[in-house]
Amino acid sequence: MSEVLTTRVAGNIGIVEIASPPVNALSTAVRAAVIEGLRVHNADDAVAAIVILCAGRTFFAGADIAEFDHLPIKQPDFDALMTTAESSPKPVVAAIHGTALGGGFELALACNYRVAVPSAKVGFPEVHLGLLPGAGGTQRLPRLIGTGAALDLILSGKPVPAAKAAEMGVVDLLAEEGKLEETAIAFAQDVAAKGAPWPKVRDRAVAGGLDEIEAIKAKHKRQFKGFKAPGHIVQALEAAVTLPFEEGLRREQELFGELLISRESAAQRHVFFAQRLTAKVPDIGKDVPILPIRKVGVIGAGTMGGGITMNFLQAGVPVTLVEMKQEALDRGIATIRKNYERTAAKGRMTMEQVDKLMSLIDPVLSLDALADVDLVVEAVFEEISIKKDIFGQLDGICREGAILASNTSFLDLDDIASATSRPEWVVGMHFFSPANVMPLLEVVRGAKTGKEVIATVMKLAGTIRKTPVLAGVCHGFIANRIMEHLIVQSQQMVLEGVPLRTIDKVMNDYGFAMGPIAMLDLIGLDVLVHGASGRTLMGDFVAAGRRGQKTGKGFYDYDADRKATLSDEAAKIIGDFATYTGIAPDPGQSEENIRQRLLYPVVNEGAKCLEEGIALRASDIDVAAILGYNWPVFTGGPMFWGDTIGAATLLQGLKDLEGRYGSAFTPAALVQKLATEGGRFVNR
Ligand code: 3H9
Repeated sequence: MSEVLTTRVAGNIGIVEIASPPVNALSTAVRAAVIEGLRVHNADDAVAAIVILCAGRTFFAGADIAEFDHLPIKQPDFDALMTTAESSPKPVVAAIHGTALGGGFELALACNYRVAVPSAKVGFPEVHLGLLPGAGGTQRLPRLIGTGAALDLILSGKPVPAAKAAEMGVVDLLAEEGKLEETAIAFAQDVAAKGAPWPKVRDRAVAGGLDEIEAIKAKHKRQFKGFKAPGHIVQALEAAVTLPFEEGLRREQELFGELLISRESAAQRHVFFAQRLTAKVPDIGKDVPILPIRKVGVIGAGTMGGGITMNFLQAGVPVTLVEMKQEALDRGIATIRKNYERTAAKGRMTMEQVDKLMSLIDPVLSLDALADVDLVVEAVFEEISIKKDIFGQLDGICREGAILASNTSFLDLDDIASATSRPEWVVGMHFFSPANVMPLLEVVRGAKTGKEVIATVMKLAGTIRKTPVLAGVCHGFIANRIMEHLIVQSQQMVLEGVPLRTIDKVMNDYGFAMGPIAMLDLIGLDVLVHGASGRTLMGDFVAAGRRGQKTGKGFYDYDADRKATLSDEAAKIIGDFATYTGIAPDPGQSEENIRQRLLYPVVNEGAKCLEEGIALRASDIDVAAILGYNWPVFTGGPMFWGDTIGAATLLQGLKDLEGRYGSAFTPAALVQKLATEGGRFVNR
């Protein structure tokens, strides 16, 4: 018997139990084990029905995604597994706890019955991996719940709680929590006693036609741009409607095969693993203690401080919120409340919950109130002298062992830490705006930051539902540092006379939801010029009262619906500044030139971050760009994309750009090395 399989018999019920931690992914060994378990019980005359269940935290969480990097899929494949379960002469009951996802859910659908505990969830997350359910899911699910509902569930990728699944007719019986096995056994005894025939999903007719597909497609239309899987999913559902079951299965397998070898899926699978890797810091083992964070202090109740505060409130952590002036404090608190009330108005929160969250804030006007907090997050102006002054004061106020974090986005953390007598307790927690929404947290490790501080903050990121990416100290850390090139180059091109719309379009076509110019307007030009010295283009915009979307005008003009139109005034500001700087006009650049100019230096800077040890690994840079700047997921992030185009192409492109535009494009040594060796940034 295999290492992952246990077969046992309870009364007249054969149990197939799989234990393949952490998530019982359906690897080749696991698929073989399930088939073997079914064979054993089918061969045993004392067994009347079979229950499949999993040990550990979850039912099968789907295919083993790592195996998709090594094609072809080995035998026994998914088809063999599903066919074995579905054609079992004895009835088979899937007993579900945790999450039955992807191939795991498909296996459950190939069984005759499904029993689940209320805490369980079932679903098809394949779309997030650039895939579709390729083991019969697109053909069986519509036979159970109808075409429209099935397409909706598969396109959303969201798991459905067991109770809802029971309502939909996917789950036959809800078991009491903690009593899954005994309930499934009793259920299996019942169905065995009733005798054949036992229902098979494949024998049911598909409810709902092609018209339902159109309606659901429209609902998810934003999901289709740039992604390949949604369109294929629709085709698979169409096949369920128009073809007999077996032919539908074959069509599904064909479509799955196309996705499996697609660049988009490779990129999305890379991102899946990359996101789970960021929290792993090579020199910080499990032995490093995680400190309890029961109470937090946030300094600054502005946009950033308010957003940061909300993260902790939602995690149930009380926050002492410090401002210098009563008016600013009141304004900050009111904004937080308004945000929550807006959520409540949408029905996603009750007013009681709003009040409860607000009651976790202790608004104060003095840093002295931070004497007993476990963590302070400073979120004041990006001004080194102010930050150093605050950290100097915190040093005298905060208890020993409190973590002192700065939300600085560009400044030298080591310089800030030097204002204290305890630099080992100082760390960067760099949130992205809006801080309550954006899922990235850059954790900045200073030269002296202690290991337990890093371990604690990396863990804390999970508590406040952020993905942490560790960064070393440098100007802009990872995300801002690499993405600054995109902003600088777009400004440069604007001054050369390249139409704003062209620049934005090139990045939209690449996959960004928003082009760089529109993004600057959204962030606010005043925020961006803060601290800049000398005359700048954005400074001129701000001086003319054009601060971006919030003032109805920036690079573009905006109407009440935030629709952007071109502005003569903006064109004049740009023209005047171009004259002032003496930039040579070059308005007719090709889209390819624009694309390379905007994106190659980002990858190049990422390479420098790796060389300098600012980022731990290339995949961390990808996660930072995707989660911090909405870099399109289906490209895998800048470094994965750099691998897609290849280091040699990148190197040549950078050299050409360097020749035309100067040192901003000088290739990093790592790019040269990879181009020579034929290597990749991302190695998994
Ligand atoms: C599929 O099924 C295709 C079929 O339709 C068709 C085939 C023909 N494979 O997320 P966690 C690892 S596609 C390999 O931190 P949680 C993960 O990398 C699949 N590895 O835990 C991590 O490793 P490490 C459809 C996997 O408790 C560890 O397990 N299914 C897989 O926060 C723990 O993961 C999915 O897309 C996998 N399938 O969340 C489900 N899953 O410890 C993907 C996890 O080394 N998985 N790992 O970092 C999930 O959504 C979550 O892992 C789950 C648990 C909700 C299950």
